[in-house]
Amino acid sequence: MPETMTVDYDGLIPNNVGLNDDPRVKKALETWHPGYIDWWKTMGPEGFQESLVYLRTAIGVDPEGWAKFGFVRMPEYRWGILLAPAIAGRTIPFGAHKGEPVWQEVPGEYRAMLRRLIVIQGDTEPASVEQQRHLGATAPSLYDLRNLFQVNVEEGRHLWAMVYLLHKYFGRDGREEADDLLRRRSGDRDTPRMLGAFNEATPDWLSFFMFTFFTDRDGKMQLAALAQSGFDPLSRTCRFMLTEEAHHMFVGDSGISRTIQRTCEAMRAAGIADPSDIVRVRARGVIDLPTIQKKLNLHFSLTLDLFGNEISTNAANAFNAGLKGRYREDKLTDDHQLLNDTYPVLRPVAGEIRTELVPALSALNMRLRDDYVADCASGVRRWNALVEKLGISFRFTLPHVAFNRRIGEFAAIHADPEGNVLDAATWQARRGAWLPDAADGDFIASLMRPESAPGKYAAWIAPPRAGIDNQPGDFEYVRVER
Ligand code: BYC
Ligand code: FE
Ligand code: FE
Repeated sequence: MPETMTVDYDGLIPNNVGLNDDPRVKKALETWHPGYIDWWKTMGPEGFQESLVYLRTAIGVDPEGWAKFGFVRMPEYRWGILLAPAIAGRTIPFGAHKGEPVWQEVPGEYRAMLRRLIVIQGDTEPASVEQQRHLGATAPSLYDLRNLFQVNVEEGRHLWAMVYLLHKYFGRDGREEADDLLRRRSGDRDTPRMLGAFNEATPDWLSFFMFTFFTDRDGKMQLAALAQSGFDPLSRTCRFMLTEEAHHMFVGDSGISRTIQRTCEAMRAAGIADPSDIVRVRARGVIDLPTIQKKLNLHFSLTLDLFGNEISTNAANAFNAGLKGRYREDKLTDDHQLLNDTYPVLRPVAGEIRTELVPALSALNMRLRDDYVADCASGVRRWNALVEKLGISFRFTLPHVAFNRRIGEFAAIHADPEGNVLDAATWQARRGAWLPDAADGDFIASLMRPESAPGKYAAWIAPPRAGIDNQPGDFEYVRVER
């Protein structure tokens, strides 16, 4: 097998980048390693550090059979540095350098821009682990508990992926950035994580599923854009990260589906036809559909902020430089330079929301966000098909992109989920109808009691259709140390 397909598991840091032949980087990573383990033990999953967890570990990077399953204590997980195979003769796919051979070293003129992109990407990975660290205490099943931990260790690996690039290609300031990635803390007043949504709480399992559906999907879009990069090491690392991201979104999508399923089944069993009869639905011990919609509204709008400003010179510069492309850039059939193109952008003008054509280069964040919204919509369609199949009359919708925004064109205005502009007083009076309030949070929290018997599920969520790695229904995915 070619050297890049198999992973060397002999040393402290599993890798397919030939770390043994690169003593400087090997040393730097081995020096960073104890701080990482320390971070994992103090900021990673609370209460389960000694438990044996049925986890998958990457043992190769070829599409078939890269995963190996087995019981591992999380601090002993083999976080590796894995790059997708190089593509021979690859050229820069877009921007001013389109058609030139891809870079194997950092182009000096773009060093700062590239480092910033890598640091921002790297910062989100440990942030999500921190946000989710208390969830183990209330897991609805051992199956879900295991999936949480799988997502967590892979986000840890994604941090390793960015830290490798910083150590290998950015010398001393790369080392400092790598140290800072372990220093910032989600939600901390003095040293918060870099992007808004990564400082929010993930208080309950419905939030976790919404986060992995909506926010990990931003991860997918951003990684897909960075996978197009002319800086080949970044492209290759993001390509492999994307294969892991698929599971994170599966956890979110299926978790939300199972929650909806259980609610609809309970409504049918109790003869409740009206989804807005919240009191009766909640009395069945399931989460009413309007509250699920509110959670959706919250996580969707928080995640839209992660796309930055609709109109952004940062994004234009990164594209021009060949560092960050569009979603599926290599499948698009325009000139990949966009110098004369325009793109429609939504913005508030004189109290209403209008579409304006702006130079396409400056609208790349908006474009990626549009692709993201379309991707989210397919999940919502599946949930609605499920609700219909279960005989309940209710439709989930994605709120308007102007709803509840803090970044970009809509940060200055208030809008309802249909995109009607509201004055501040109306927004304040009505926001509780659209976003979860304290009472909703308390109700959901009241359902969050752990279920730790193999094959058993909390009453608010349906069991999954199949086990992980084809394991039977009563498989003990996590052996909790008592
Ligand atoms: N919060 O020109 P603009 C994932 C700042 S998720 C705070 O619009 P740009 C994952 C911005 O930094 C994917 N600040 O920005 C998911 C800039 O500041 P400076 C993460 C914000 O650069 C789940 C200023 O506003 N990866 O992997 O075009 C679990 C002007 O903004 C925010 C990436 O994001 C915000 N939301 O766009 C685990 C990819 N938005 O520089 C993991 C890398 C903007 O003027 N990042 N600002 O001081 C990027 O591509 C871009 O930095 C962004 C922002 C898309 C984030
Ligand atoms: Fe990630
Ligand atoms: Fe993820």
